[in-house]
Amino acid sequence: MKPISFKDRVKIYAKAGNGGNGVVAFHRDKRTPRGGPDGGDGGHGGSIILKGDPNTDSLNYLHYQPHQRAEHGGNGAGNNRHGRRGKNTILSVPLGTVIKDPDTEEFIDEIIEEGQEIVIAKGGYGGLGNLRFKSSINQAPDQCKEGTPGEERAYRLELKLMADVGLVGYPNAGKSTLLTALTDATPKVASYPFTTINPILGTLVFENYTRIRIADIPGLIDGAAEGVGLGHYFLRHIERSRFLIFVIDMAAEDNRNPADDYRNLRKELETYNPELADRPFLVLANKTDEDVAEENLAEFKKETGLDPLCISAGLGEGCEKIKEILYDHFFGK
Ligand SMILES: Nc1nc2c(ncn2[C@@H]2O[C@H](COP(=O)(O)OP(=O)(O)OP(=O)(O)O)[C@@H](O)[C@H]2O)c(=O)[nH]1
Ligand SMILES: [Mg+2]
Repeated sequence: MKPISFKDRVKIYAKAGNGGNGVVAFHRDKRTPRGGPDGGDGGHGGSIILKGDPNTDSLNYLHYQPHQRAEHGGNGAGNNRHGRRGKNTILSVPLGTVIKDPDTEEFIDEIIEEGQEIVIAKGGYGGLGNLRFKSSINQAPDQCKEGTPGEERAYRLELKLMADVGLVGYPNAGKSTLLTALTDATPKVASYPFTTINPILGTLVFENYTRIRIADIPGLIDGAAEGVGLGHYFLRHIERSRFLIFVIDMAAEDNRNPADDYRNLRKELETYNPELADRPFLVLANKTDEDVAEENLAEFKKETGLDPLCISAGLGEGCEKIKEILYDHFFGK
């Protein structure tokens, strides 16, 4: 699987507007035939600016329009008229957009707050008109300056979802089903692995209208931490979540072993970023409505020493308890 369908990682080319030129002009009218220099300055070129927008959740449009330009500044004119300032191009991006060098992948900056602005290509300066060169020893200057070119640069933009909770699990474990049960999101649910190919955010609203965001992250596979499959893309999203929910398929469909699943998931996370080992988490035993689940659960408890919360995401059983745990964790009692 190649990360082609991924729009949360795009390369863009930003070209800011050039500054307008200053001009040489001299004032003339009936009464003042030699009125002196009056060439105006060129306007500054428009810049390209990324702006944090909580209502945007993908970089899709930039994937389809990677070449972004801003307006050039207008040229100056006689009668000391300044050139028009080029309009900035403002690109709304989701909170959690990371700006990187496209070649070295080096971190440059990131958008984390609503309304935060980062200039990624600065517009050129407008050139000075000849009026600016007037001095006591040069009353009629014929100099002016050209505007400077706008900055031009390529960037890699990457989206790390800013979720409070990340759902972690193997394909088919029931993560999307759980997200549907807990939040307003409606991800696709199907009985084949890798149904979810893009991370999806849902908002869980509590009775008192406080809310947290939960990310349904595509199923992990072994070797994800080494970049197998789309491993790195998914782990990047998990890294941002403050709380992790491990969704384990207790029905052990697809010949899974739930205890191995849990251990391997943890191993992948820790290999990717050791800090993830310390992150608060909750383990869910899903699909406990299935008959085989009981036996698997007993084996799971014995092998891992854990006492997971038993749920059936499909039937919505156990969801109230999950909400309680999350509420206590994020807002205390
Ligand atoms: N019996 C039972 N089936 C469930 C339960 N939860 C999910 N399923 C089924 O398991 C299959 C996979 O569910 P998804 O929610 O798509 O799983 P996922 O973890 O999002 O899978 P990927 O997106 O492929 O990684 C679907 O056929 C669901 O109907 C459950 O509690 N009980
Ligand atoms: Mg899914």
